[in-house]
Amino acid sequence: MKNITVSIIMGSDSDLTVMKEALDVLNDFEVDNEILVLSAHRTFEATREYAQSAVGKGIKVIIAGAGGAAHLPGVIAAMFPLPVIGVPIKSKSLDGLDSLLSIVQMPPGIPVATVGINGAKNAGLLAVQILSTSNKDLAVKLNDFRTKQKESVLAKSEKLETLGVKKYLNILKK
Ligand code: RP5
Repeated sequence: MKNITVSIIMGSDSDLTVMKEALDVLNDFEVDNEILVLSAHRTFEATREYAQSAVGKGIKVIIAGAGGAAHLPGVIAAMFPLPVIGVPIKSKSLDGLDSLLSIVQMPPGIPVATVGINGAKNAGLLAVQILSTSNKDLAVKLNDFRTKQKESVLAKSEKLETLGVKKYLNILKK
């Protein structure tokens, strides 16, 4: 059986473009994962079965993305006792505010760690950070990631100072 440490689930395949950003992070950090479509409303039996069997499969964190009446992360959190990270997907009608509010306002006792609208990259990183509390290799990789990120930002600042705003913006446009 395949090892799965973090699972990524989403309410619809229309969420995939956003949720792939979480997948990319997990793959970059070499965290065993699986990704699938499960809906709290359209496939509620399969969602219940998945949440209730996740601990038995070795899953430590579930990242759940949903849009609109975004009940998937909360429903999963009700049945899975380990961390659930919710990703509100930007919806067509209300720009994702509906998704954000549906996910973030959990009743006390059943938490969902909610990232920003379409914040799947941060969801992936948060999952890695949770695992890094008991995994030194991941802690080292996270430290490297942050060092590279810092260097990249500082290099941009230096370039801006050297080129000036006008030239810098022209390069950005290309
Ligand atoms: C939610 O409804 C999904 O998470 C998705 O964001 C939204 C729309 O789904 P589709 O109509 O695109 O399948 O359950």
